Amino acid sequence: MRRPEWPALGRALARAALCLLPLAASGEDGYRLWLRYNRITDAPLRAADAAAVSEVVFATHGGKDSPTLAAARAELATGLGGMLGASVPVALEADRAAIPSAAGKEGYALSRAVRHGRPAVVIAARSDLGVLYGAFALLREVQMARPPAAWDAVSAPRIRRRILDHLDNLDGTVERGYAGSSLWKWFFLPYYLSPRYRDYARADASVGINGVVLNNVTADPLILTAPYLRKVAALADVFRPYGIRVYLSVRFSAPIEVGGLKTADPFDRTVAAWWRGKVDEIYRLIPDFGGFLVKANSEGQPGPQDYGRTHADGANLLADALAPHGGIVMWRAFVYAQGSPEDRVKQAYDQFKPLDGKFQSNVVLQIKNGPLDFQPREPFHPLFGAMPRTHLGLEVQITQEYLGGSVQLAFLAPMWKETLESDTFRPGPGSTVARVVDGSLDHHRLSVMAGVANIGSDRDWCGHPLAAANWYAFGRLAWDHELSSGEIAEEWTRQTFGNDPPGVRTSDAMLRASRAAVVDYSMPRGLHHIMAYDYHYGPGPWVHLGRADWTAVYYHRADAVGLGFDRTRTGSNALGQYAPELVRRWGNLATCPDKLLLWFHHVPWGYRLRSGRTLWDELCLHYQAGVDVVRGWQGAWASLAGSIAPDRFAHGQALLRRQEHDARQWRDACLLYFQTFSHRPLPAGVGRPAHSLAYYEAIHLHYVPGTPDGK
Ligand code: BDP
Repeated sequence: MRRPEWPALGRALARAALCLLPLAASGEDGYRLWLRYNRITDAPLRAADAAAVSEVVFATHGGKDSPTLAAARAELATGLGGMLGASVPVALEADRAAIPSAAGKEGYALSRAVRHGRPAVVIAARSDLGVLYGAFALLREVQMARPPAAWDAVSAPRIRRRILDHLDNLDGTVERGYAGSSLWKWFFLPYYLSPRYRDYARADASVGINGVVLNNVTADPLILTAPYLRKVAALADVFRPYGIRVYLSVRFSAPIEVGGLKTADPFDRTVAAWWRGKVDEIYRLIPDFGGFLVKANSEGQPGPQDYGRTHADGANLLADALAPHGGIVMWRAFVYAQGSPEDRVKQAYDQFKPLDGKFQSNVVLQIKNGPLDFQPREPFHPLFGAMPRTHLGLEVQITQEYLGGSVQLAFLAPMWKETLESDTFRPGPGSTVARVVDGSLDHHRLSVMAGVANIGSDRDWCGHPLAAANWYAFGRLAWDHELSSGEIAEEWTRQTFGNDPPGVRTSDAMLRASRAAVVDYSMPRGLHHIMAYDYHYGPGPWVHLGRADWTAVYYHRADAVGLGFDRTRTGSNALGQYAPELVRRWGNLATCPDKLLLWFHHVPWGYRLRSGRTLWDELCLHYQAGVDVVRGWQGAWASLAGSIAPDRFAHGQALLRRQEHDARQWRDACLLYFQTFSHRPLPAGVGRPAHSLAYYEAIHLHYVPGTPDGK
């Protein structure tokens, strides 16, 4: 290894960083997220093991310094300084031999070495960003108090573009955001750069997130004007050392609104020229700009169909402008038409499948995990098994629009894993959604996983003491979808609350059980879209007014016979959009998994499920089981009283109490409503409703956060 001159300087810098960067805030208010870096006192990382990090070596191709390596050094200085109470020197060396090929371009290898008779940790990577990721991995190991022997690892991301989509409006509100206002203070940009921007970038990079869409998919065209692009560039400058590229949502009709053209027709030459000019302007300001995200011809947004053109025509127009600069288009597949008699969950497939192979190579079709809209449980979107010649990206929702906002605890890794592990059976068994999305199935190089962010200006970023686990989980799964939900829950808990075994067990158990509990007390056994109108918080199975495909009765189809949406051949045949193996399995009441039953079938109230119980009894017991789990959390949380800072503890306690109240409300409202069709008694063990159905139907909440124009 060639040893350059600068370790002494590195040490000095590290010391300086230690003084300057004790993070923007100290204290246990949640601001530091999972990057707390408190002194580690737990076994098995005892004082003797701490000596295992007497030096850190960055082994790279070139051995040259950069802002990204400086960020890695600063993070190590803060992190190791905080956790081990020692200033650990960092050396930079050009050492290609130390970099295993499995680390790829963006990954890293962590190993231990003896240097000058003392134990050191080597972070080897082909890129500076890989070193930064390796530094965060080392900090994670130390913070979890794992013994040094467990640190050695080679890791590379499975998905190339790991992106947070912020549905942030330029006026500071956040659509479906429950954690305060937008992080981006547009009015003060580009002059004032809040320290939060850098802390946000650090948190993202620590879990491998490498892209951010700054603005809402329902896009304000203003974002493309010169003053706003300068603001965007200022944010991009803050994020760049952390390997985070900036992307923008664009409105398809922007050539009219900000370009002064008469049309936005993709086949119009002036329109194409306008986009080219606009994109050139962006790249002059932001040379590593990521590209565009587009919601077109969806929920009232303009798009190519306004001119009789296809989604591919629209996407390719933007792709052509971005291609010379290496930018991409993420074209959303979330489309359905007002007034269409077709089952809403079928419409995206019908529109996009015929376009397979018609998109430019820098277009990714971004598909929500399920065919409806981020419900607590959906089957995977059938498009994942239908377009092998198109890049297909996965979009999940980190913000809990349909799972209780930032009031309710719902750890979403199990839900995303459910989608990723689903087998599309196309072209054959083993063709999981994960393999479609990471590109390995169809040999695609471009891959995207996007998450609709749950981050806002709240001090703790996500508004619930446990909700940052979802931000964390999104990044970790986009990096490596083979990680289990349990591993991720444990990692997050240990870093966020410490390594005290009973505390870890309690928080872990709550996280792991939470999404299933929310499904149980809100929409069990394949029920979907039965939430309150517009603001989507709480039950509303009776909602029947307005646009049909925004009502609840459209989806649950309760009647005197039974419950559920027949999507088999005798019904809408949405099932026909899946592979024959799944049509056979899911199409038969006897083999359809219980958890998807009411998604695909209209099931008689008295039908006996695998448990031997009738549908009605089973439904009631699931609602009750969800309530019971949430009720159990009261005591579990109480047991953490000493291990969580008092304010956060009290915040969590209050939210869990409200969640129990809300869970009971879901149970009572839904069962009373469905009982008007089933005419069956509640089985033993199911709590009696506290109020009449009319009481629940009359509940209307005002100003629910995140609701566009909602009163
Ligand atoms: C729905 C939300 C709506 C979003 C839309 C989307 O209710 O606010 O704009 O998704 O993803 O779930 O486009």
